[in-house]
Amino acid sequence: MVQITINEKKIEVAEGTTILRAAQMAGIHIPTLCDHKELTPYGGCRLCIVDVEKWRVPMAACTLPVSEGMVVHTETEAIKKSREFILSMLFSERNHFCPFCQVSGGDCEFQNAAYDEDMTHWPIQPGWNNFKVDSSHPYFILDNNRCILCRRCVRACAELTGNFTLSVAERGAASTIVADTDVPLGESTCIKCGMCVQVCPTGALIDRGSAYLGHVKDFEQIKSVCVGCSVGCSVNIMIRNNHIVRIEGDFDGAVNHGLLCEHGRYHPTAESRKRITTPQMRKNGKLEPVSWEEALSALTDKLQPLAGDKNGIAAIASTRLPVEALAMFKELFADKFQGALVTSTEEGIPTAATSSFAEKNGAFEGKLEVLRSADTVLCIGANVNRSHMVVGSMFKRNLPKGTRLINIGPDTSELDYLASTTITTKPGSDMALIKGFQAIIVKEGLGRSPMTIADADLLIEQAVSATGASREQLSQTAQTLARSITPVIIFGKGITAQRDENLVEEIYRLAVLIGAVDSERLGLISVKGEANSLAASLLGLDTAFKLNGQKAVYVALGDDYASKSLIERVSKAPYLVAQACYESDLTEKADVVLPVTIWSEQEGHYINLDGHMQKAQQVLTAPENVRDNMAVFSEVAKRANMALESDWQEAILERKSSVSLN
Ligand SMILES: Nc1nc2c(c(=O)[nH]1)N[C@H]1C(S)=C(S)[C@@H](COP(=O)(O)OP(=O)(O)OC[C@H]3O[C@@H](n4cnc5c(=O)[nH]c(N)nc54)[C@H](O)[C@@H]3O)O[C@H]1N2
Ligand SMILES: Nc1nc2c(c(=O)[nH]1)N[C@H]1C(S)=C(S)[C@@H](COP(=O)(O)OP(=O)(O)OC[C@H]3O[C@@H](n4cnc5c(=O)[nH]c(N)nc54)[C@H](O)[C@@H]3O)O[C@H]1N2
Ligand code: SF4
Ligand code: SF4
Ligand code: FES
Ligand SMILES: [Mo]
Repeated sequence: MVQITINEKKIEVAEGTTILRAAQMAGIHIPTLCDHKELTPYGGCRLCIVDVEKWRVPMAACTLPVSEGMVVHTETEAIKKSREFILSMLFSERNHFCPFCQVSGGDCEFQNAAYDEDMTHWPIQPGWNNFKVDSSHPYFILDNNRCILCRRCVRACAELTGNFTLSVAERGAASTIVADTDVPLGESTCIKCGMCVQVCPTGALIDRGSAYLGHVKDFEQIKSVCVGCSVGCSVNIMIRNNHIVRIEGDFDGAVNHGLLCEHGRYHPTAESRKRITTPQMRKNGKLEPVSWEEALSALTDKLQPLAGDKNGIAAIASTRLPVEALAMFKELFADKFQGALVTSTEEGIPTAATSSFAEKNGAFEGKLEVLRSADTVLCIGANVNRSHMVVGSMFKRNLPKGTRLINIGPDTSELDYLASTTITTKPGSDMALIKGFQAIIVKEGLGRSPMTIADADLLIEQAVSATGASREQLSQTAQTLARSITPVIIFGKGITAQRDENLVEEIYRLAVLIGAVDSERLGLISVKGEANSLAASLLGLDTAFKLNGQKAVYVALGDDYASKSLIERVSKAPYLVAQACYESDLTEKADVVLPVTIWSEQEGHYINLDGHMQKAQQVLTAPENVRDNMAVFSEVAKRANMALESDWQEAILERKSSVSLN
């Protein structure tokens, strides 16, 4: 520990702490602009200058580490004057004509910093540069004329998202923020996560969706969880007049630590499907609006006689529903109605193989945190640059520091340009490939745990012919894996869709062999699907479905999309119930349509891909005639004289989970 004094206050902090962080811990405010708590200190704006006794010039508090006995003053007349000068210089460099800017009036850290120093005008005439405004991006606009070159966006793109799209071109006053080799943002390698916009302290990066819709002080802010996929990122939802204005990443989030992806940040406010706001029933071949009473009693009359019938009811629920609703759905249709088929829209594609291996082996998957320290990531059959972007970011950001990415699958993907090794394989050749890797490692004596393989050469040959990769490439890759200190294996639907528990087991054995999995570390992760993929599998809602003669089909789709294949299969049913939020080809074909709440109008728990149980909050009030999914299930149960009483927290414990729950 180091003793220092700031503004007469004695403070003890850990060695290596910067003056700025020490001051913040002690509740002393030092103005900053380029600093951001999640980004490495940059020391670019100089607004944080402080006076350090025995130092001849003011120092940037954000980059200077404390040393024993240091005496710091943050509010001397000289410092205040310098601060004002620094701000004046920054204002004069570009076009900060505030009245025209969407963040002016409270949301601009730069403007706020000037007000804090009691500045009322520009003491230096601005330079009026004329940089081109880049409006090629679907979600935001880049106006370099308002940029103060703090580089927060550049650092966020590299250090948080790990996409390395943004950088600074030119030098000095001519510096501008550019994408890639100065191409329009909309044509760049940007993955549209929006982190840069969230961290920009000025109006240089403009959020198209929420610009001019108010300031943060006008919004209600509610912390919740994104239900866009199985990562389960923590979000801060900004609401005004029962509308979501903007969604931001929550830097306190247990899983994402602030990161979000395009899907989570922008898609919820860009919904274009048509909402269903009243129950409907098919009458003379046409869907007609009806009362809840009429719809519910008609469908209960239809379902009740089918209870226990082997060809009775098929029920399918979306894996985007909260666990509470899924558990109720299961109790109603599996336990009470004794449905012929009760499953989910994902049919266990992302989870069935891992669950059945877990039945035998217990929890074998690790937590996403292991990715932060991975020196090698083997990504097989998962597209983490598209489908679980935040998982991708957790290791992509370390690629410049030497982390290796090995990407394996049949298709070229956006990950290839970042990968140190890409192996393009033939679909379904994974079993041969994994066994080939094991054989090479064992044969060369590189294994980190014991494994005997009798016919190594044969297995290696089979791997070469099955995958179409060269023997040399397979050998080099196997060696890289075996020589890594902290390797992690990620797999996704490319593997799990094969529904082969043995393939998961061989991947697990490879993980043990290379030391990705040992008594201390579980460096093996399957990325799963929608927000409650894992919960659905824990509830046993994970069987593939083919309809053969069921007399009624009940689809609890919620706000999910129905795939073509699902619609094709269920539309043959003699009686179809669609519990759904939006009009679709599914509801078009239904006999009864029940309008329910969307994700933001209901609350409930989600179990993410690495076992975090998190609660999503209700943030909006639902349209009047729309009901909660659970209320609908309990109405159906009540009318059929069934009592629903199971506890979801117990229900999910009936099966072993592939990853520990917390
Ligand atoms: N933005 C966004 N995110 C999503 C979703 C979304 O719609 N949008 N959907 C969510 C859902 S429901 C799911 S299920 C997940 C899916 O997420 P992932 O599990 O990552 O699945 P995919 O994105 O389909 O990527 C699968 C990869 O496997 C490869 N592959 C195909 N066949 C084989 C094979 O035989 N062997 C190997 N090794 N690879 C193969 C494909 O080329 C592809 O790169 O994503 C979730 N996340
Ligand atoms: N045989 C087989 N069956 C499967 C799977 C499999 O891999 N193989 N996967 C399972 C899984 S994991 C899932 S999640 C389900 C469904 O998983 P998928 O088969 O991947 O579903 P899709 O058909 O891609 O998506 C449904 C429809 O919604 C549209 N859609 C989806 N997201 C958006 C969006 O954000 N905006 C717009 N405008 N349209 C969108 C798509 O264009 C599509 O028409 O199928 C399950 N069943
Ligand atoms: S665009 Fe915003 S975040 Fe990026 S350097 Fe300029 S002011 Fe900073
Ligand atoms: S990675 Fe998944 S949970 Fe996270 S923001 Fe994107 S869609 Fe939402
Ligand atoms: S905050 Fe320290 S130099 Fe910008
Ligand atoms: Mo999925």
